[in-house]
Amino acid sequence: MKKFGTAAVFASIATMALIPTGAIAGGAPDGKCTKATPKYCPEVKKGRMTGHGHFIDSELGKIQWEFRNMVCNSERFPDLKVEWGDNRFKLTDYTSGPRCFDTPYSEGRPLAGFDTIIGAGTGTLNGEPASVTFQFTDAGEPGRADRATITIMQDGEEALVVDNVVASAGGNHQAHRASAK
Ligand SMILES: [Ca+2]
Repeated sequence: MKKFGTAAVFASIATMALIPTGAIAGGAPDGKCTKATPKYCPEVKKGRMTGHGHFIDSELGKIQWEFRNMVCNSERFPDLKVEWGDNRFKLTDYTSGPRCFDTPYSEGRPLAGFDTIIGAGTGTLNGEPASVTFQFTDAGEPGRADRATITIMQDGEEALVVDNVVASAGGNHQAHRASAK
């Protein structure tokens, strides 16, 4: 199997914001809502986010992700694909979330009432069981400012760590109001 690697563009691994399952369920009452702590920001119960993005990591090459219909507070349609090198991750079930938060980022237009979606789930990496935590932010337009944090685990080890990267090589995350088509 291809050796996996770690991609962290803006922050070192030591400071990476892993999202343990359960940790996103409510925050400390006195937690401050910042760009780095979306779980303390106002939660929006309805809406959805669509998007894709990719960036070029100096070590791993192109890392890309896609989610076609990620619905706030609905586990009905698990839909996330992450690809890098010869590696393919596909989400099959949510284990937490997705939950949507209105952080100091702005989703721009159209206004959706939230800009960040967070969750965790299980799926397959190269056909074998794996798990994922993710956080996607719509920072408006152009989509190259949108952000992704993705950790994929397999066999108890980190297979991929994408820590708060922007979709610098292309892409766009788009938050939608629940009523939007
Ligand atoms: Ca966007």
